[in-house]
Amino acid sequence: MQPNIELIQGDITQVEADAIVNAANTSLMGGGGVDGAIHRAGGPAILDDCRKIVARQGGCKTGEAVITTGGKLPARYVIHTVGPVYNSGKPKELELLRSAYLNSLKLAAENGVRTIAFPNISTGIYRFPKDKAAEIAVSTVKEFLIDNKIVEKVIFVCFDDENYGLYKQLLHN
Ligand code: AR6
Repeated sequence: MQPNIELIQGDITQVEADAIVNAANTSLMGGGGVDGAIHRAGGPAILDDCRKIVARQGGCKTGEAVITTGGKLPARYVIHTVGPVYNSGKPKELELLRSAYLNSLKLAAENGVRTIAFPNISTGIYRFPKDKAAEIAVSTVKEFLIDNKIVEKVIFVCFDDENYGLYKQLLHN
């Protein structure tokens, strides 16, 4: 395991980090999965911030990221990113998943975030194969941590057993 990468299995809304990442959609208006869980646990302040962002820039494009308050969550911020919907594994889909991780990390660093927790973006409702998604997530984070001086720790939060097993293998090698 890399010293600055942690792996846990559980509910990301309970994680104590400076920021947690939400697997949102382009509307930023909430949804199911981890997005629903974050808005429920964090309360209406998160949606209020999302509405302001929508008024300013009209949502969030796939592969990009925006930041809001964490509301009632233990985390100070929520970074909302939009992963790609998986269709056929075109290079563009893989690149967009990498961008979702990378742009979340860049936005975290810009906001002085030292610890950040990620869910397994796109691997639920958006049907990205979990093994491919885990490889992209781990390689993107490792690469980012080499050069960056602000973000000190990245926590991968896996909800299901399959993802947890995949990350365990990848991170222990
Ligand atoms: N904590 C951590 N991980 C979770 C939690 C939780 N509380 N709940 C689910 N997961 P998904 P996507 C895992 O579907 O595929 C929403 O409707 C889950 O097991 O939440 O990027 C958005 O609004 C899975 O591994 O996100 C979008 O419309 C992972 O989170 C769409 O879903 C991602 O699953 C985004 O789809």
